[in-house]
Amino acid sequence: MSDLVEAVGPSHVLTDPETVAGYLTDWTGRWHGTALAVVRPADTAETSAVVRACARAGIAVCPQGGNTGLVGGSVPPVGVPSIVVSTSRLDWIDDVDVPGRAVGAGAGVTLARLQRSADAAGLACGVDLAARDSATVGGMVATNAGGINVVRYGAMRAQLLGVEAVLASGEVLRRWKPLRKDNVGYDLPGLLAGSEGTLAVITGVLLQLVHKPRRTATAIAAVENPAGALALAAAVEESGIVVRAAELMTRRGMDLIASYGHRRPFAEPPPYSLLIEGEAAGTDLAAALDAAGVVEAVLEEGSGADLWAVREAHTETIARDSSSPVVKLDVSVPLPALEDLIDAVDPVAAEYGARHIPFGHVADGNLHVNLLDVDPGRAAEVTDRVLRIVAGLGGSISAEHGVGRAKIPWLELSRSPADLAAMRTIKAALDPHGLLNPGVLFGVNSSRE
Ligand code: FAD
Ligand code: 2HG
Ligand code: ZN
Repeated sequence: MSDLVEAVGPSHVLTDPETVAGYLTDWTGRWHGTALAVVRPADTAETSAVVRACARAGIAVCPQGGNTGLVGGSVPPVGVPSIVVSTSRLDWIDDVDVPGRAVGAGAGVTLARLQRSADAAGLACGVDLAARDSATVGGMVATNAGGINVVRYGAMRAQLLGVEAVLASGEVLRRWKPLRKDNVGYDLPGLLAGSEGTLAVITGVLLQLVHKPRRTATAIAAVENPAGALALAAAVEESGIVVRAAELMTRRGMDLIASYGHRRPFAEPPPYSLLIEGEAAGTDLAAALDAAGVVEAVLEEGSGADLWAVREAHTETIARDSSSPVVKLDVSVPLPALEDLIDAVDPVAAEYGARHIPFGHVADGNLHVNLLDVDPGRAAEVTDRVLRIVAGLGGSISAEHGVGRAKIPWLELSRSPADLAAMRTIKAALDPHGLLNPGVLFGVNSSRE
């Protein structure tokens, strides 16, 4: 402990149980850990000193950003001597490089702050998600976060130009050039993207920025089924409008959101709705929807904050309304299988007395299967049932949230033995003593649900 105090100063080694409590439970309330302390380094050098001190003492290092992760990866394990390394003080942000369309930021900068900086420079970040006020750019790289604009710009890995990170040895890895092309050997920043704190503590990220669209329009359109939603998104794109987001919602979801006082876009919610944001004037988006045979839609010029509020309210409202921690399964399937997935999960949910409220990034084949009111003792069982359906449809057990602690038992459904062995080899090479985030991704010493 004295090494840690020496590394960051006494006021940044937190041990008071009340102060530390918030770092030990994840956003979903399903995962709880224990830690000797929460340590808040101010820069990369301090982070390196912290990691070296932990390596000497055999104490695990669990990186944490905004603690908005949904798979239990952001909290430490139970019963393993460990510390949480909070990135909250890694909060520096460079001036935006406008001609180079890039910005460097400390890992602890929130997405909302980065977005404000980019916006002030006339640019934008290619990734956006509802947790923007708390999620950090370091955490978003560590989870390769997706979000609402993946259909347009790709996920976080695709925005990453460079990274600064502390390896398990305490050495600092720095690739920091705003180059669009740089093909010299392994893509180590790309490897750290999605590594969920198991390969390094990311201290800074260099992100590409994108041009802001000249105009946007947003609509929520009634559709009969997921295939109809996909067909509508394709029709809008074929009309020449660049689609920025295509989000599926269900009647069940809309009814629940409305019961909490949110806007009800339709007097009678249709079975499914598609929220679509396009780079176009409202009149052009309206014409494209008409041409595609849409009978009911509400449309707003611009990015439609009012309409987005309906979509973005889902996660929090579902969490509030469920009588037990929501079983959250973030999966992807080939596009034609989306409806089969929903149809197959409905009866399984009913068997477990659960309400099934799916929604998500339909153009990416990414559905958020949320099961409410599941008896916590049966959460693993129902998860197993659903993830086997997903695998049977050729899908992935994690589309964008990662593996964390929540998905470890099901890795084999998405990765072959050779694939898993290669991942373990990389982990062993970069973190031979299993110092970084033990129990995340590979399943030793998992924390208690
Ligand atoms: P944390 O939750 O603190 O950590 C997440 C993981 O990253 C952990 O394994 C942690 O150890 C690791 N980590 C964090 N910081 C670092 C670092 N500096 N170095 C190394 N490892 C680190 N996710 C999506 O993909 N798309 C969405 O649309 C989306 N929407 C969301 C909406 C809501 C309302 C909420 C609550 C969550 C949502 N998420 C979404 C999930 C979450 O916001 C993302 O996973 C986000 O990337 C996590 O960032 P964070 O800073 O909160 O990371
Ligand atoms: C979103 O798309 C997030 O809003 C969260 O990925 C999904 O709550 C969820 O299941
Ligand atoms: Zn999502």
